[in-house]
Amino acid sequence: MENSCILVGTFAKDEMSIRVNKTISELKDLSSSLFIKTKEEVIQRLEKVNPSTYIGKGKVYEIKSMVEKLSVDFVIFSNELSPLQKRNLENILGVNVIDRTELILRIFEKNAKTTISKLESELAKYVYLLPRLTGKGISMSQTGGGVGTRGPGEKKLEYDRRYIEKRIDILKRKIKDYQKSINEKNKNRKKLFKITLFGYTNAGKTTIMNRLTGSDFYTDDKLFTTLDTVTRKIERYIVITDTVGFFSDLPHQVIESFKLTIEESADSDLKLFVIDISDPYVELVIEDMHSIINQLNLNRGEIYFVFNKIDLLINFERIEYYKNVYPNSIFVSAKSGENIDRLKELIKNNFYSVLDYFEIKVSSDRLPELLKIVNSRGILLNIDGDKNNVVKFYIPKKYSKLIRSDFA
Ligand SMILES: Nc1nc2c(ncn2[C@@H]2O[C@H](COP(=O)(O)OP(=O)(O)OP(=O)(O)O)[C@@H](O)[C@H]2O)c(=O)[nH]1
Ligand SMILES: [Mg+2]
Repeated sequence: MENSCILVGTFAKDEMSIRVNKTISELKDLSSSLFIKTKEEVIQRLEKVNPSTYIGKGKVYEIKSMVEKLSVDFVIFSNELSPLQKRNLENILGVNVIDRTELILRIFEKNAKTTISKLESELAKYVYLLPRLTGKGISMSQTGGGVGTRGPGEKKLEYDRRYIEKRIDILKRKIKDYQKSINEKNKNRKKLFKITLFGYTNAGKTTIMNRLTGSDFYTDDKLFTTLDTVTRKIERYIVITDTVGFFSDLPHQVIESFKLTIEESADSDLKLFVIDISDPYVELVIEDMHSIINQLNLNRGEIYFVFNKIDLLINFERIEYYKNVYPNSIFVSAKSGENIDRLKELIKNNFYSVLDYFEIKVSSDRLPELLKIVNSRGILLNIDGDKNNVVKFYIPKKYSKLIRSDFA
């Protein structure tokens, strides 16, 4: 059965209306990702925050009567609430009150399917809960695993705190160990050309990944569908990685928890930032994305913007506009396949641009030495052994000097 809610968007007096609209629209999408239907939106511009209920008392009672009239299950706030505010609001309104961070954490918890994403989303949850512990028990109790809700009092509080602190340590260690074991596994693999897909949730990263690799990973019109960094081959030597989606003001608890796996992809050879060009707030999305790129140090190496979902555009002014602003970007539809061949070409060109091509004549006694290098670092095309040994191969530019000085 579907649940329903009232959204409460709280803003500063001078907040731009486009930001207000985007926040409300995102909050709606977040709610619907948990199958919570929005029945009413309340927008509140605040001069100051009420410490006990965040919004003013009068407004709270207004919302209370809406809650009763519409018989909703939740009231969802766009701002973070203190445990006290949350409790006071729940007492007055008589329904569950959730803030934006909790909403996002619940989506992560629901969508975490694999070991690593489960660890990461659990870590995010406990980092969120720790400073929120009160004598009344844990506020996000419904999603809590293994931690009770009853029993106010210092003893219980101390127990919860110790449990959570211990759990946070364990989770951090497990995530590190997991990452280490992955790195270990990859160490012996040949140095490949690595591409990473980054971008807002729902931009179409996984759909592009599927197009390029012929995979069939799950895609959905909900938020935060993919939580895992998954790597697949495009062809021999070229791999592509799909990552967890960005979002505006992603709670720091989430960023902290997923940082390790995202940073793993920060050193890829080619970074593709996927943007839904049909998004009415595309300009703000790009703005938010830039700030995340800086925050996570993703601004190294080759970066391209891939504007996706061009099939949804009614006119092409947007394409012309972004072509001018980002001359290197490309415009595709992962759904219809339009311009995907251009994306492949871009990948190929970048792949070959990091390589040098060699045709080297080498004596038989030195052949094994050369082949050892080529086989471990480059791509061997063929060996023409009719007369002398002519070896044809590609090798990353950084090894070219070595080849030239030793063999050419
Ligand atoms: N119309 C249209 N829809 C698309 C296109 N690409 C993806 N979609 C749809 O957009 C939704 C989101 O696509 P995903 O590939 O799951 O997006 P994502 O970036 O991986 O999202 P997260 O995993 O949440 O970060 C799905 O319903 C896709 O079918 C496109 O080019 N055109
Ligand atoms: Mg995805």
